[in-house]
Amino acid sequence: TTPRPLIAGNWKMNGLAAALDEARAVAAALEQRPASARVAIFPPSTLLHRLAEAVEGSTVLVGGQDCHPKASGAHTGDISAEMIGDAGGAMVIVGHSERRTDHGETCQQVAAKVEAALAGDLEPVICVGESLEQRQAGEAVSFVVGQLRNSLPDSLQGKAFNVAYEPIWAIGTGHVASVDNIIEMHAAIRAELATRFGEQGRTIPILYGGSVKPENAAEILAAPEVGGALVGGASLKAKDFLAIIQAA
Ligand code: G2H
Repeated sequence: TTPRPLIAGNWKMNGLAAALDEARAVAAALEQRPASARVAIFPPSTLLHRLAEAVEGSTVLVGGQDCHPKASGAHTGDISAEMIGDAGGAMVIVGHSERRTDHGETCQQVAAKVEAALAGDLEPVICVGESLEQRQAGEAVSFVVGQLRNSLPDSLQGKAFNVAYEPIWAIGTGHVASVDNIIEMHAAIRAELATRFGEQGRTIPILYGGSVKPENAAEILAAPEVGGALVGGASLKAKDFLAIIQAA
């Protein structure tokens, strides 16, 4: 069976307590009008527990934006998959390009975080994506397939997980990848997942991320092999996020 698409809202380092009202509004609207997609919100860790409480009993899933490869220990400033679960989270984003760039995360570290997510019973959303230089050099597909190979541990076999393709040049820039770019890359990702994970690899949701907005969501979500969206800026306002959810 094909999993339902996933619409994931990544708040990044945005959101004070008042933002909980936006999440409550999303949960209430989905109560009135259930979505065909699964919906998840990834708040900053300071809001994880309160957000989980705010949407408790609704269909909205909650997740962390990152987790440490270890379950606990002397790692000042980090949080573990177990802690995300303890706070009410069910999912975690790993390998976002902002983590790879700002914190120098390698594919090997991302793979270790995925292992930790699985050990903590979290469903991972594993991000890949090329830079503008790589795209201009004609290396986008080979780079992203390589990232996938190295960021996805074998232990994902049989586990629920998602891949998110986010071209770095389309993140927060207002530049959306063309539908042709998206179709080409998602087909390459699908082929790699099928080679690697067999039958399961044919149904793993592949999300697109990068300046997804209410205006472009329907076209992107209708493209072949697009199994959802990872939404940054447009997930912060309930009205915009709901419009994207309803486009799925
Ligand atoms: C890409 C995306 C969500 P935005 O990072 O992760 O952000 O939608 O703001 O481009």
